[in-house]
Amino acid sequence: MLTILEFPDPRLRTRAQPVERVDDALSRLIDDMFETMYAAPGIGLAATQVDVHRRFMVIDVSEEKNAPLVFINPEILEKQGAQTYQEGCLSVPGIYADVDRADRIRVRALDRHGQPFEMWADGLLAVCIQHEMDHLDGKVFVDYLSPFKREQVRKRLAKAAKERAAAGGADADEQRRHTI
Ligand code: QAP
Ligand code: CO
Repeated sequence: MLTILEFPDPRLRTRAQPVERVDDALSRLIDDMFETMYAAPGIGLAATQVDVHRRFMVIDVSEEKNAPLVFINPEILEKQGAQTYQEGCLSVPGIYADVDRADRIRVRALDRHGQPFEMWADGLLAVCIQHEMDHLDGKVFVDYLSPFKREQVRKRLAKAAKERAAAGGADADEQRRHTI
């Protein structure tokens, strides 16, 4: 299992570099990222979040967790419409907030074998792709909130971290959900 960086860790601000070679090392990292994401459980994880500053991410928005998607060097070719979705993030645990994004996007990327592909995505998948691509540019969803709300998020996470430390590193019995 990989360690996930938590906001406001400055490493989450790193702009990731393009992947140059889709090799075995990258393949292993992708497998580990899926394992980490499914265990969380989450629907998307960008390399930036596990302190790897290369442009790739893993996503699975299916109910059955049987539709893994890999995007290497992703690009958005076209955006259409707008939608608002209540987003969360494995790097901002327990915090949820509405974010406005494009409703439908056309994406080009390499798959896990290094083969180029293009696809249209809409709904939750479109939100997730845009959210994860933001991570590759050093951006976190709380950046779309007002500075006041972002500060609230920072304080709440600091408090949760302190409580975890006081519990002697034992897993917190329950993660509280907080909508900002
Ligand atoms: C990004 O987020 C996303 O707070 C992926 O305590 C989220 O997988 C895209 C998670 C929503 C579109 C819509 C968050 C797990 C997982 C938490 C995630 C938590 C445990 C977030
Ligand atoms: Co995220």
